Amino acid sequence: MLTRIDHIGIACHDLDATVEFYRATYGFEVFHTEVNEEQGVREAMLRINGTDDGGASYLQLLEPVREDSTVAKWLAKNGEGVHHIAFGTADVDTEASDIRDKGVRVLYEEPRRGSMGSRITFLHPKDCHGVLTELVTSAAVESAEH
Ligand code: MC0
Repeated sequence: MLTRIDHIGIACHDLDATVEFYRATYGFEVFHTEVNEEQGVREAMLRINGTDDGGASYLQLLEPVREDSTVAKWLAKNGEGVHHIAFGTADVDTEASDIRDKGVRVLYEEPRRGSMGSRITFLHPKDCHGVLTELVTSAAVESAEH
């Protein structure tokens, strides 16, 4: 079951300037930052309401760290903006497998490491009406389940 919108990924050229825009305009503060080398991004997670029990959702601001990264490629073609949406689930493996059985291309054979220790996979945007879609099981949910 997909239980919530975990985050919305937003591609930007300058992470620090974009973080400052969200702080000054909406009052959103940075909850977490990291570099994900495998994905080729530097990111800032801005937490939006919710609670500590996993109910929060996030804006994920993404700046490419490599010219050959997927986000750099996307920015060059589209400019800044919404890059993907991510649905939260307690079981990314089962969810990905069920969706694959429906004929949607799941991009990874096995889930990979995402933000804040989560496990993630992606669905091809061409199979999702133009929306790059991520499935994510957060680290908190992972440790509660196992
Ligand atoms: C590409 N396309 C998109 C898109 N990216 N459509 C909607 N939203 C996007 N974000 C479209 C292109 O416009 C193109 O359509 C077609 O898909 C093929 O794209 P491409 O530019 O030729 O690029 P490919 O085929 O090399 O790669 C596309 C693909 C790739 C979706 C497979 O971007 C990918 O593997 N993405 C998943 C990983 C990712 O995005 N990581 C960054 C976030 P036309 O009509 O022109 O053919 S990392 C992250 O988010 C982590 C840290 C986390 O959440 O924890």
